[in-house]
Amino acid sequence: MKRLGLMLVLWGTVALPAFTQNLVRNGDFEGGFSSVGGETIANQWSWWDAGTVNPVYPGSTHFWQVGGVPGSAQRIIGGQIAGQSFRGGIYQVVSGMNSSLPHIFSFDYLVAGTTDPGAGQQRRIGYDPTGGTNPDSGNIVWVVVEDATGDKPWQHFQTTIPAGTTSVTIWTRVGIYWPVATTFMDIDNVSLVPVPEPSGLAVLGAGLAWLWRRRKV
Ligand SMILES: [Ca+2]
Repeated sequence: MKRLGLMLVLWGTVALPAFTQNLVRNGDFEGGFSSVGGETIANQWSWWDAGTVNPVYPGSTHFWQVGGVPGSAQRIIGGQIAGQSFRGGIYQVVSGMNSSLPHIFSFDYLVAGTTDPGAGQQRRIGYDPTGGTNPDSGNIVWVVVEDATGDKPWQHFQTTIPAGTTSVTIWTRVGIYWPVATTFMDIDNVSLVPVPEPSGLAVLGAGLAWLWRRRKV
């Protein structure tokens, strides 16, 4: 009986870390970058560009590799490079989720830009719980919207994606319509991990309770 209790404790301890595996590929941006048409895009990530969003100031979205927290991060630039309008970002379809579990979606980001709400600026991060690849889809849940909040240093953000999906698309959206200010967003440490199953914690708890009872006897 003592051996069984010890085994339960060990199983719980060993099994729990397996639940925390990050499903996002190159989420910390330490897995390298590639040059795509003169832009620098993190490996395993896709990019989108809406083309000309304001005919008066035609432009395109730009992508850089910059310093992260720590190491490297992806910068998305959507404004005022030689008076251009922009709209675009990086995204990744993440699959392999356990549809019976909620998932914790977290990342670090910083933004720079104007506080003028009339500039048509967008600096957003979100997810599409249907795993779609349309940046304008109404299914996207925008969890960060920093359209006119000015400059902000690195922030950590975390939210829970409800159970019920096996694949989500992580979206970033950066842009400006009237190029009145430099606009960019950096992103690092993107993570999507399932919330540990209650059964794993229950087994660990049962093992610990058994040991505690043994000590009292
Ligand atoms: Ca990094």
